[in-house]
Amino acid sequence: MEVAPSKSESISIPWNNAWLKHPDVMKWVEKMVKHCEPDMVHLCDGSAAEYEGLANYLTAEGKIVRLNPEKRPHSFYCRSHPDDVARVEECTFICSKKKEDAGPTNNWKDPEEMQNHLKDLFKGCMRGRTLYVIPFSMGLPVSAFAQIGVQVTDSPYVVMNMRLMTHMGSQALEKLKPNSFVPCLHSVGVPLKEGEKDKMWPCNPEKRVIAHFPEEKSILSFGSGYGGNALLGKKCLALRIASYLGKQHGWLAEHMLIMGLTSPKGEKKYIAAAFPSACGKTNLAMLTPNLPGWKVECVGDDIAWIRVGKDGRFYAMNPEAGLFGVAPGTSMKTNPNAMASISKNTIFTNVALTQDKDVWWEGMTDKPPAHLTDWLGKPWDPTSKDKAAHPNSRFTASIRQCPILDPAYDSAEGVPLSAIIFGGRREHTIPLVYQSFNWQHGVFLGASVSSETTSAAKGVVGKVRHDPFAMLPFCGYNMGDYFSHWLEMGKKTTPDKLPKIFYVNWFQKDAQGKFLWPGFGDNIRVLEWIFERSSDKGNFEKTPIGYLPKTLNLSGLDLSPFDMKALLTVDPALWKKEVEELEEYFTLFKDHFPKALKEELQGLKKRLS
Ligand code: GTP
Ligand code: SPV
Ligand code: MN
Repeated sequence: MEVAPSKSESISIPWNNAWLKHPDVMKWVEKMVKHCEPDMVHLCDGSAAEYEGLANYLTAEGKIVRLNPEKRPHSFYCRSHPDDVARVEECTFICSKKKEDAGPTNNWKDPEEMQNHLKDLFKGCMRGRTLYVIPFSMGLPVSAFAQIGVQVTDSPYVVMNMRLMTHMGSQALEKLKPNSFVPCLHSVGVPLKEGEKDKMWPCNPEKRVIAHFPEEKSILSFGSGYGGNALLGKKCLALRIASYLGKQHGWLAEHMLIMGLTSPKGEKKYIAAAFPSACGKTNLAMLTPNLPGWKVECVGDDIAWIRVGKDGRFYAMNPEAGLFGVAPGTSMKTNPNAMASISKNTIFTNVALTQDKDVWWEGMTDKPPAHLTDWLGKPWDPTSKDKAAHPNSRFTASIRQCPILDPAYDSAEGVPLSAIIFGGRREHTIPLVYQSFNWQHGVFLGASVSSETTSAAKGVVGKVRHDPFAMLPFCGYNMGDYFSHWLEMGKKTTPDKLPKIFYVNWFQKDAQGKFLWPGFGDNIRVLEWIFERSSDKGNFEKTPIGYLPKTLNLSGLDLSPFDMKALLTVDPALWKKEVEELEEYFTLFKDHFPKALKEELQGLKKRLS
């Protein structure tokens, strides 16, 4: 069969003045165009008109649906391919020169080998499509800490999402310094033959690869159009590449929310919290307190970049511009601020569609509306046990729409942290909250996070796995070295200036499988204790695992003393098992496991015996 000549031979890229200032970017884009062979090239400026144009194009193609403007103004609905619904960890690679530098928890491939493999995959992969060039900034472009990326993609849906999730467009290009951009190449991996009709959601699950080259600061992603696989500024750049940069230059890139917390007395503190995917970051970041007088403000809901400031305190900033949140479970009861954030100008992916073209998902209301179309596009039978929305269905919206956005979101330096919280989803063993004895012990708590798996990644749901610092899928280098880096960060300032470290678990269950703790707005009761303890105030008792509260403020809460006791129990038998488990896990890191954490493990063992 004769292969038609590529149209890319005759493509002239419509460079304008903004781009002409960046010959290094132009050279790279030209190379990508030549190799991927698209039919057309579009240079994104990030404007509202451009977004509108893409939305109209995708709507006309039937690939997205414009929602009812009276119910959900300027919002869109999209269904993905059923085999492209979440992050794919088994296809995600860290390609460092040495395998050891990727560490035992990452998939590794030799960079050259991976480049060769990807070269073949990407050859001609954009035939029949438009190649979009997206300049974007992670971090406010005005911030000295911002990282500028340029993503090349053949997915207009990805372009729309990137506009909401990153500081995208001319503002990023203007800030770009020579030879400093992070090249991010993405393709859904489905070239079209002449005249071939496109699929609703093109993707190539058999050939999916999400490859990171931390040493040369670049990202290549093939075959998926969903979330963290395709919006390359998020997990790929702002966590995997950024964590590697942080290790090199003395800062941290973390899977953390950042919140401002103001007490009834008017004192304000900032807190960051790391929980694994779909374990409650967005919800905590926007919490509506069930205790009078407390105020929560949101700086970020997924990623924090943390540096030591001039005053010796730890400053956190949110590199993202949007929310890519889990839809199921989000309701006016659990998270009214998220509901307000997605009331307009939002993209919904894999939720259910109502008859009057609005959206619905499990947990949004007690009773589902009649005649839903499910995430697979079929009429939904409410008596079936199938879910109407996919468990990892998500909303994409600008963080500016969050009614409790903290004014310091716009601070180029970030906010000073008083506390750092780790947490996971555990049915038993881990109490509701406890505090570390000090920084080193706190790093040990971070290293010991384990959690039940969720639908945020492809694979089994509900299996307990180790997820140190909630970074297992996101650390761009050897996790053992990452532990050492955290210990080193603690030595960059005086102990009094370090954030205090805590561990929480909202997810303990009773024998009937019901959550013991009400969670959501009642988590403020735990935050109140953390707030006080971060100034060395408040009640506490010393236990083998750390400081636990003697009591929490439970006013207005109907919780049996029996359940409360269970929530704050340290069961020595269960904890001995936990420690055995941990000891076994930590052997994975061999020589990279820091001595200080070995000491912590031995200390814990001793205190428990
Ligand atoms: P990613 O975006 O994947 O990183 O997730 P996340 O950590 O932001 O999790 P999110 O806040 O979206 O919550 C995930 C799921 O956990 C949702 O279905 C929530 O309703 C549920 N959830 C959040 N907080 C609580 C809580 O305090 N208690 C209980 N029982 N469920 C919660
Ligand atoms: C997560 O899985 O932690 C997410 C969603 O925040 S994704 O962007 O798909 O990684
Ligand atoms: Mn996340």
